Amino acid sequence: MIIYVMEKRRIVSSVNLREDRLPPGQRWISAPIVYDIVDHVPQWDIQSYRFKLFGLVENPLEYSYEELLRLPSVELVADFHCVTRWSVKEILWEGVQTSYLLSLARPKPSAKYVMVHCLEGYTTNLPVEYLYEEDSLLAYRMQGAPIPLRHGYPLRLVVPKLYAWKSAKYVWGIELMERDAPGFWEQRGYNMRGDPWKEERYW
Ligand SMILES: Nc1nc2c(c(=O)[nH]1)N[C@H]1C(S)=C(S)[C@@H](COP(=O)(O)O)O[C@H]1N2
Ligand SMILES: [Mo]
Repeated sequence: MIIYVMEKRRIVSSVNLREDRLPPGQRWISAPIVYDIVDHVPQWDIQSYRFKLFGLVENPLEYSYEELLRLPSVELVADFHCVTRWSVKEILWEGVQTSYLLSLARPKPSAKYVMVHCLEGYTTNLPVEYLYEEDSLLAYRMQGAPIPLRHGYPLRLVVPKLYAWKSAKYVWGIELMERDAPGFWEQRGYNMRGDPWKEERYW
């Protein structure tokens, strides 16, 4: 009998292969520090949870958590850079590529920016191009286990090419927009794009 073991496709983020892998002004630490805009993160009700991709798309998407887990997924290894000057090497994520979801939703030509919506009220904005990057994921596993609540359960956006505040935890929605609009930290002076190699930290 021949047994085939199907390995999940593993992507190493291209930013890990850069010669200037550690962005300017950053230092390596061993594990991500948890940051939240709320003191207490509730245990979300997964039965009523729905993920939505909406706004300027031909085909809005809506999935229960079970449906999300059945979509084609990949593993991703990527460094993680917080604007407060710490970086963590090679975090292993698993989830659905945002490029795949966009291919299902078919953005209208006018869709240029994205607002990410989170269950506790956090938001963050970014140019839509970043969701077409191969290493941008909606992750539901981290370091080989279901993603812990403090790191974003049920679903976390991971965008390795931008500072970590764009990697939103507890995501319920991705909204495609024509015009850029500031999210939670962007309203408080953080950069509208946030490329760590260009040190786009604030304003
Ligand atoms: N929903 C949500 N996502 C968030 C945040 C937040 O407060 N709420 N903080 C951001 C910031 S500033 C950073 S550095 C990272 C930290 O990720 P961690 O808490 O998993 O270590 O999450 C980002 N995503
Ligand atoms: Mo951060």
